[in-house]
Amino acid sequence: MARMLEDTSRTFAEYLLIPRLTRRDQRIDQIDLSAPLSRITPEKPLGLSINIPVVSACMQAVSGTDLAIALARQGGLSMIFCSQSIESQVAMVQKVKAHKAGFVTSGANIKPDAPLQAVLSLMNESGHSTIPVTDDGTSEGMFLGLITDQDFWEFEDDLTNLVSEHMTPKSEVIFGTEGISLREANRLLHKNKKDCLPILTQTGELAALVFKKDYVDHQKHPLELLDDGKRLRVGAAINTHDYRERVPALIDAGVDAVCFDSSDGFTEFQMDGLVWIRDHYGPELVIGGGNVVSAEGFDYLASSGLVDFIKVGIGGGSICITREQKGVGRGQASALLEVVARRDAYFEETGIYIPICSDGGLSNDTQIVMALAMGADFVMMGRYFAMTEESPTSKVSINGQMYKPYWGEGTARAQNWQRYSEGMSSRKMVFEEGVDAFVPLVGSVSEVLETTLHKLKSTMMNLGSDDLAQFRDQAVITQVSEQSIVEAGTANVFKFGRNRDFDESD
Ligand code: MZP
Repeated sequence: MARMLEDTSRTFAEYLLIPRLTRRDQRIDQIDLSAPLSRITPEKPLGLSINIPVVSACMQAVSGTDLAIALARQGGLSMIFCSQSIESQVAMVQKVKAHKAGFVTSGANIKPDAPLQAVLSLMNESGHSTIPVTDDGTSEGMFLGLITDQDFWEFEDDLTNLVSEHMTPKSEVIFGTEGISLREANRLLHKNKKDCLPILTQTGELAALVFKKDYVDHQKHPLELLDDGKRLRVGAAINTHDYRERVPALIDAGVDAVCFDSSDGFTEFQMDGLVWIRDHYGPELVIGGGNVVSAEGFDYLASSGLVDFIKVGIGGGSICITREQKGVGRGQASALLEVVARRDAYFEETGIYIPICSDGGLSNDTQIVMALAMGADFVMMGRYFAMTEESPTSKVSINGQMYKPYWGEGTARAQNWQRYSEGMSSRKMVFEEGVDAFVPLVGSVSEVLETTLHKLKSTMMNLGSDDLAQFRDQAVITQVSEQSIVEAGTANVFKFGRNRDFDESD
């Protein structure tokens, strides 16, 4: 006979936090929101961590290049979706990695014998106003000078004139030589009141550019998630079908972490993938596993000793109909509480701490806070990011309001059969597990995160917590009655307009 769990399957909305002592010395701007991504062992206490506890979902409508850049600048990480060819996923990872804060490979260059018209076209295409002039027009050619939009007037000068007649020649350009530190390069820009500093090799070829605007930008984003080479960090999703080809290509592209994108990670297929990747790439690569919703699922992945973090959640995603279609899944709060309890016991037994990611179904800021209080180290979100300017879809106006398309990986549109068809012989989706929808456009990644993280820190103050580990340890949680949920809203007052939140149901 089937085994019945005693617990009811519960969601985040059914719980509240009880305040603890807020200390006089606490400061909201000193709260640490960093979270580990790699498992922590006595031998390796420091691994990869993120500066805010937020990653974006492995989804076509969510984690593209612009979103990955915007989120890494805020301190989080994107998982570039794998429901695309290996080549295009690799190109996306490369683009994020090329967005190097500091030394940038010049993306638009020109030859001295090109006409001004060509410079103009290049400026329009690339959006750059400073173009290096090299002997062969490449980013590695012999450096001859710079041409900027101040060096000629589009409607006054003859656009058939040559670049060489208008450019600032090398003899008059302030430049640095390869090996110079970023600090020294910024000092040169500052001292000489310049916006752009070319960096040349010892033999005079163009090596990189350093921009004043990047320095300013970096000061504005102190939590930026950077690798040792000062490049933005980015993650990528993988599946259990083509990891033998996909993982090597992603590693070559410089990916910082990979994670299995699977609706159910409690499978021998995922274990085979973990074994193969570890055998070939050793313990350093950060690998996420999942998704699971039980202690049993956690144990299966954790006890292999191969996985870094584990994602929790089946059927809770805003676009997900898995529970309706297959009767599989679990309320996200119940799933998380059981897995976290097992993770903590596993830590007691082995000294190995495995970070947990709560994936999907977070429909407002309160639920993000609750997931972290219940023991998730970080959260993965789709809808939240699909609603931002930087998500990879185009905005559409419907009845005067701006929306963005948002569809699940289990839709016919996404055709992500690899996520759902473990062990199936057919390479197609037989039925859908997701829906194709629209979500309101709410603003930029930085704007929405600013509010969310401020609310999170504010709750952490209520609990007297200085960091997320303390927050988990100090959280006292109560389950609420239906009447308490009603009481939590406004009572007996008329509301005109709506609260600014990303939750439409508020
Ligand atoms: P949400 O943040 O939009 O609520 O949920 C995003 C999560 O839903 C993803 O990270 C993934 O785990 C899951 N997902 C993605 N596609 C589907 C689907 O089509 C899905 N069913 O459930």
